[in-house]
Amino acid sequence: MSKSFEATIPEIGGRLSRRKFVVAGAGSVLALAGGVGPALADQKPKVGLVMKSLANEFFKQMQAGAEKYAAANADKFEFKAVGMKDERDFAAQVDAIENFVTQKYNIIVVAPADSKAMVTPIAKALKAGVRVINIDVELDAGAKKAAGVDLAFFGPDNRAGAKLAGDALAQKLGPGGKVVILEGNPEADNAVQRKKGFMDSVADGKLQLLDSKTAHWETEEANTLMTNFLTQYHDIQGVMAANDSMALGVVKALDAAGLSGKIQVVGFDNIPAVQPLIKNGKMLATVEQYGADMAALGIQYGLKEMAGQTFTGWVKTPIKLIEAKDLT
Ligand code: ALL
Repeated sequence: MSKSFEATIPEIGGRLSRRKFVVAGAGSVLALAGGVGPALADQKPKVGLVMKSLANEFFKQMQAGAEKYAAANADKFEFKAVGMKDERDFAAQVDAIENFVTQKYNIIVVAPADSKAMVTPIAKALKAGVRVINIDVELDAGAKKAAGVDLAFFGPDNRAGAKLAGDALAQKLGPGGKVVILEGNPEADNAVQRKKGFMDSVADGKLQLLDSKTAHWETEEANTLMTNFLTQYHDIQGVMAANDSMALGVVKALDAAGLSGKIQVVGFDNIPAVQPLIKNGKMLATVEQYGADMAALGIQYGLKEMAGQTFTGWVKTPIKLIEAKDLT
């Protein structure tokens, strides 16, 4: 069953770069018999997707992409997607993993909200025989090592992505341009990487960094933080937001101060809500990271693992800078 099962799962888009992953062990009856996990071999595998905030359009798109893929492959696996009510509803992710384990899911695809704290429930799931696929936010290497967990990461180069957006801003402002950074949730590795990428642009573009603080990926918090930045600094020329939810809050603050279009804003995600803002000049750029495909690809990799393949290291997913010229 392993080979034909795998062969019937279509690849989505073929956009992934697979340079960095290692495939060990061919699909075999033996591997499959030992690897089906909690459900019986003659049942359809159960796949659970654990996302972060469903108030964030990025995850709404991810959910829609995964559900479309699951509907097209309904004969091959059962599917359920869950998320958090907001960006800091961490306990909901832990509960979601535990529930999927209790309900004997075979595969859990997860975008961890906290790179360290999520290692414990994931280690428990692995112990119970569940295949876990880590997408979007990489788990912390030290925490994985301490828990004896060896999991591949399926996701983008967040540092390089932020640098794309940061460089677009640097080019627009020129050396000496005064900027602020709105960081994501510091517990998440991709927030840390994006800050590093923005700092790379600050250094390379000889920008002047006035301040850098977290708004925890949230629109309202970003709105408040940006309003405070405007009171504190009177010469801000550019803003780097680690995701588009926060860029929306920034633009709202700039609108209220009559400064939108005058202060340049870059974000990350390319959610539908920022596209009109990029077209009308209230934002300069964002970064597409193909969230709608990411979870679907995670499901495919989970099914491949059930068929006996092993993935280690980093399976890179694509990123692309989006400016007004890319949106027609
Ligand atoms: C990250 C995603 C998105 C998103 C953020 C908020 O993991 O990559 O950029 O906006 O989570 O939770």
